[in-house]
Amino acid sequence: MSQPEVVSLLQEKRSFIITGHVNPEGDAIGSGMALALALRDMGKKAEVINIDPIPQQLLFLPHEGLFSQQKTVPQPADALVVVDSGSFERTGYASPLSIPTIVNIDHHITNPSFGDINWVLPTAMATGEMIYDLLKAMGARITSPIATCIYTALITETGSFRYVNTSSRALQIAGEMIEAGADPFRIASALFEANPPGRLKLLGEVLTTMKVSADERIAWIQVTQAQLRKTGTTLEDTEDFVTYPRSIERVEVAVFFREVSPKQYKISFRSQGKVDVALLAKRWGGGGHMYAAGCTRLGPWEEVRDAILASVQEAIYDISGAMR
Ligand SMILES: [Mn+2]
Repeated sequence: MSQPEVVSLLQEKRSFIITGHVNPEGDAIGSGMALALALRDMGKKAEVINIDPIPQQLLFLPHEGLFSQQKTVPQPADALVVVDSGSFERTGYASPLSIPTIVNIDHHITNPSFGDINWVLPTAMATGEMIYDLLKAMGARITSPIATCIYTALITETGSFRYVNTSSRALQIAGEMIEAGADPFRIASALFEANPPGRLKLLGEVLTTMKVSADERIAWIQVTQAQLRKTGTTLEDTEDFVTYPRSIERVEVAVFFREVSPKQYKISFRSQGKVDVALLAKRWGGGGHMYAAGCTRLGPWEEVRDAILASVQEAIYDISGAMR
């Protein structure tokens, strides 16, 4: 199953609901909105929904009349298009009985092809790149709002064109999106330079929790509900904090433990490239990419921390063994 099947379905059907993963970021929201705008431009009905609201820093995207937060998948449509979600569960929704076809467009290597039609491409740097290819294949116009959405997906997923998935194609598509009306300064300002003060206070708190393993290969940080209360912030404000332990010289894997509620932790892994953290996260019931992945664990804090760190240590031993 692949792109041509998605193209013919999108051309054939009339009405679409598009969603992405919970706690959506620029790739999920940008990809979904770009696709919805293109489908509307083709005279079809399309709307974007998510179980969570659009995060503050993405409100500059053209969401009005296009996006709505929904606790369940609403009225019937010809197809539900799920973008950037490594599994259906990642949408946060129960399977919608009112919608006959689920289309799965994603680049997570751990995606089990949960849709009726699946286009899963782990080599894609972002779902936004896949949507770009899809729009080209459908002969869609790249309008200025569409360009803004795709540019946002790319800059988010490549860490501002710095991560290992940054390619000449990433910058070529980004350049084409600027030609088509995306404003790189406005987008970067909205994404990275509109921090509420509490967020930086929280970052200060979180950085004091940082620990580095004796061999300097693992660095980890944690955030607690008490720190969020103290700084008037939410977990959404911590989205890119894991880039700090990740930035330490010699560190192979950075881990971020987020307390969701007592004895419930969301764990993010970031790899510098040698350790496949998608595999690691999968062992704990999560998933993601080789370089960025996550999972959720239940249990007392020390137990969760020790078990996770032991598995990271093991993964690092495995690759150092393989390197010798
Ligand atoms: Mn993505």
